[in-house]
Amino acid sequence: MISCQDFFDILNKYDLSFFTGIPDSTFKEWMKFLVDKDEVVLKNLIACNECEAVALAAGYHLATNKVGVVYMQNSGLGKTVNPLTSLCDPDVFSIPVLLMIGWRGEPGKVDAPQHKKMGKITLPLLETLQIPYWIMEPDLKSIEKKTKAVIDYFKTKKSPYAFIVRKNLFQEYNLEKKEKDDYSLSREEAISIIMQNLNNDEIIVSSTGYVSREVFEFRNSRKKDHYKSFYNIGSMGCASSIGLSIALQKPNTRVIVFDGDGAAIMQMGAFTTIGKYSPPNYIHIIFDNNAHESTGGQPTNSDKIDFVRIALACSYNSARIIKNKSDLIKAVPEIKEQKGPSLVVIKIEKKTRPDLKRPEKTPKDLKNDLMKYLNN
Ligand SMILES: Cc1ncc(C[n+]2csc(CCOP(=O)(O)OP(=O)(O)O)c2C)c(N)n1
Repeated sequence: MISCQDFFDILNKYDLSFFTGIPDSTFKEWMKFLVDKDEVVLKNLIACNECEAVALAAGYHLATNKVGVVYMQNSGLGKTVNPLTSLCDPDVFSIPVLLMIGWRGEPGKVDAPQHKKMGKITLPLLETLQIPYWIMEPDLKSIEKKTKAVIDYFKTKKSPYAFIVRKNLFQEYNLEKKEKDDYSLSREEAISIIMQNLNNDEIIVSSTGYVSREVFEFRNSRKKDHYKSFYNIGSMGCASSIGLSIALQKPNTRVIVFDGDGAAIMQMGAFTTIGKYSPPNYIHIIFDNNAHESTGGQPTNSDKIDFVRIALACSYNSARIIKNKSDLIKAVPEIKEQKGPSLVVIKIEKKTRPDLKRPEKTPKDLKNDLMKYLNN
């Protein structure tokens, strides 16, 4: 293992002090360091998605002639294919970027099903993109040697290079900045309040990370009717669009999307499609903890935006914000009946049970059960 400070010292020595991206739990200690040291010794821009992060690094290069570092989980590599090939590629603008890619689903290691394919193709995909890479070794001398070589590569080739990061590369980092939580309702409690009060004929489409795991556990503890759920365990940001399309096809069924603030921001353009096609049977709930909690609690930009006004401006029928448990309990009967599309932002604290399990049914079985229900 290496210390975050030691790694940063090497990068900084070579003038690599601009960071942006979307977090990954593979390097959550490193993410803590970046958040802690932002505006102190480095710059860390919280991006909305990995595609944008590459563009931010490109702009940084244009303005400074320095190279930006873009961090991401390998699931986000797919989102970067376009700017890597059509913006940074040497056949186009030739813009150097250092990619730091967390390797989920590494062949031979146990991981969740949504990481399997990307884990297998991460290195071949980089090869196809003609982006050279190095699987980081937990050894500072090798890191320093490689970083120096990469800087030379950037100078001569002016094109992207990737560091591949395996789990447990970084030692634990203790945050110096104090974190404050303004809310006291947990996501699991909010999910339970809502689900207990539904008519039980609604379809719930839940987003990537802890939210789907919590819905799965809630259903497990009750009637186990997983067939009324779509657990969008991968494809971050897409739950709202999957739900939209189901709602449009099944106008007599209420569809409720359980989103995260990070996921909603990642694909915020979806708000415009939801507003345009306006299914009255569609409810969009965002559990807003101002964090990517599922990957370690790194901040999102939700504290600086107003989801309610965005939704209304995109032609949602209604939008509201709920900040505590008693207001949620009061609002649920109305929320579940009101004409959609409606947005409900529920402000929650960062808190997740440490023993939260992953769905034990396979994605295919879950999908087949839902489809049987929807198509009979
Ligand atoms: C394209 C993509 N980038 C990154 C990830 C890694 N990832 C999984 S869950 C998650 C955080 C989701 O944050 P949010 O939607 O706010 O929900 P929370 O975890 O706070 O419940 C991230 C970054 C991913 N799955 N896909």
